[in-house]
Amino acid sequence: MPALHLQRYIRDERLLPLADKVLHGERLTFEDGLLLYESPDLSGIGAMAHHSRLQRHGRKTYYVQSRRLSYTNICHTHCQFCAFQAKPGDPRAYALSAEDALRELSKPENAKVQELHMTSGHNPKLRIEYFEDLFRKIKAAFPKIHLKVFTMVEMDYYARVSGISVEAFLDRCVAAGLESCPGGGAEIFDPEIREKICIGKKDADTWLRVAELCHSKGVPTNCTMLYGHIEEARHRVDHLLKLRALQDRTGGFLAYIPLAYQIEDNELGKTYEILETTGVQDLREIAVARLLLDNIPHIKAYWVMITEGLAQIAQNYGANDLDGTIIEEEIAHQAGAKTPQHLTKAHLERLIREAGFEPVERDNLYHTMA
Ligand code: V47
Repeated sequence: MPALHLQRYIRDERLLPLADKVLHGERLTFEDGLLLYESPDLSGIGAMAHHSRLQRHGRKTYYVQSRRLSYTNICHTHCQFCAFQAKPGDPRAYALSAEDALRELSKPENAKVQELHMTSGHNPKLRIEYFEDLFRKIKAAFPKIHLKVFTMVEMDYYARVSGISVEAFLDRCVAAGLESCPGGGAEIFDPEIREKICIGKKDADTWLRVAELCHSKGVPTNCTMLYGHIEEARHRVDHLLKLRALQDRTGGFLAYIPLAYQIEDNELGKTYEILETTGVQDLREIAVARLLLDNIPHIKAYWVMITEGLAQIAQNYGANDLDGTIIEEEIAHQAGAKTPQHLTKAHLERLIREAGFEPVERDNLYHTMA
């Protein structure tokens, strides 16, 4: 879309000054963010986001051959939105040994996996020695697999349980093979909402402080926001601007992923009347992220939570990454996600190509695969 024509796509006149800012590379404000959530002109907002996306990435859309593996579902925190957690004694409760993980990774469907993405519960029995052993054994057996492990709150928790500082915990994990961290656990930073959806979980400052520590050590991380539950637009804008402010200081976030709340089999969905997110909400989250997070290079459309069809369309609303083949997603599926638990590389490429974009296979650090 030629830049000069951007305004033609906008029907809500209140958005015109924002389009001007986008065209001139000027930063959007908190109030601009509120307007992006309030305006009914989704296609106008999408046009602005698409303009930014084209400027940064052209028609390239990235994906990775990835594998999810949760080392434990035992969790002592109490996140009301989570259907994955199990309390000790629950027949579903498990903790993988390093040998279990190796056995799983040896299966033929994992032969092309580039990225191992591990997030799990807060299990008080697991200490630093468990993670060092796990990471060393995985890297010894599968040296090409990139280890992307721990949300910021998991890292804080396991450092405390191990009786060492987060910095010492991180240093030892990196020495054992940890290479980057996923973006989960951020939920919504606003303390009042946090108190209602994840009572007792570490606060925003902890999440941001641990992310800053990772970045200062050269460990890149992703970032997320859980939307579509009891939060309001002002909470979402506040959350996104906190991520943007940290990125200004560190530059360590690789990608942002909006996580659409999945409503089944969790307390939050039973306590409040919450409806599934809609296509308009999901596309708006992608577009708002592209526009407000002007310093985070990659915006992912997480097909697992928003469906493959919408992820395809999201490429026209600011998304430049479709995440990956995934293999065995659990967290969203236990909360009712109806999408497949994995996609083939061929299918992902088709989703990208059919929408008019160029599929680019990447590794975890966005190096292009030959
Ligand atoms: O930390 C839990 C969230 C996260 C639900 O970094 C839920 O590349 C929706 O972090 N509905 C795990 N969300 C997923 C995650 C992620 C996903 C994709 C890519 C990346 C990345 C990271 O999912 C959890 C929590 O924030 N979550 N329960 C639910 N019912």
